[in-house]
Amino acid sequence: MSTMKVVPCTPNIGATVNGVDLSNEISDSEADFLYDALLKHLVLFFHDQNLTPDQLSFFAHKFGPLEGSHHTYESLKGFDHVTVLNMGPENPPDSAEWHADLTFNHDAAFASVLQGVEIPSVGGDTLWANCFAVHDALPPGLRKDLGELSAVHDMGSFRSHAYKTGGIDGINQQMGAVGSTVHPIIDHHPVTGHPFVNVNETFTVHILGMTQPESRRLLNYLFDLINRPQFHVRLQWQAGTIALWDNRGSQHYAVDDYLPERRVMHRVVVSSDARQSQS
Ligand SMILES: O=C(O)CCC(=O)C(=O)O
Repeated sequence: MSTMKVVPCTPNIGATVNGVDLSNEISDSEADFLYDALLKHLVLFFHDQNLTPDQLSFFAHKFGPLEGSHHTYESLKGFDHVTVLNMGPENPPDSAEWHADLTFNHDAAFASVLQGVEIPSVGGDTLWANCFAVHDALPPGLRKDLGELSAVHDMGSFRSHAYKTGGIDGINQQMGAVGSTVHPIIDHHPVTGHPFVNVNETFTVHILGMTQPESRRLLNYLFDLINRPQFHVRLQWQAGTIALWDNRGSQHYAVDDYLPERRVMHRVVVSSDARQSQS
């Protein structure tokens, strides 16, 4: 019998899972239990884990196939699907903006697993937002209008990295390679069917059928709503802390307040939901 205990962090989002050592292989029924908790709380935290890259990948793989290497960030040597986020004075943090991972893909990523490897003495927290709750907080008339609208997602602010390394050609090449897609602004979770607001500051660039100024105003209104603290949970990392989140209806924001200290994280993205394909 599992010893796992799920303790909510806020009424809206986030829970800590106690009583599990992820360095031991979790059983299928334990993975099912965590999956259900994930759908309910959107992000789960596990403390004092310190997993090797193999163990981290193995844990992530319990939820579905793993995404390959990232278009911009380096992979860990020998582990294509383990992305290293190594931020410090020479490579300043770049994720202090609300986003869900890889929404420029038609089938945006299912889940992400992030482990703290080197954590600043203070700062470098991550926040997650519940975009189902954001949807429910919309004025009913606006919610209805948004239900008719879709928006373009592309590589967004990753253009800066592409420009830094390859100038205009770098941007054009990466834009072509990464591509763009269109998502409804009011999207639905593929398993629960719950509606959520699916625009984010990093990757959503334009609302179709609007002029650019109209689109910007409406996007800014939605970004502002997503930024409200009542929809958030905030994690203070320790080395060995792991966060597992569902990208379908949550967004996250990595606070960039720790320079000149260094922050190193290992990230594995689960590209699709093994249990969804079974259902
Ligand atoms: O480093 C973090 O806390 C979050 C990183 C991030 O934004 C991501 O994995 O997409």
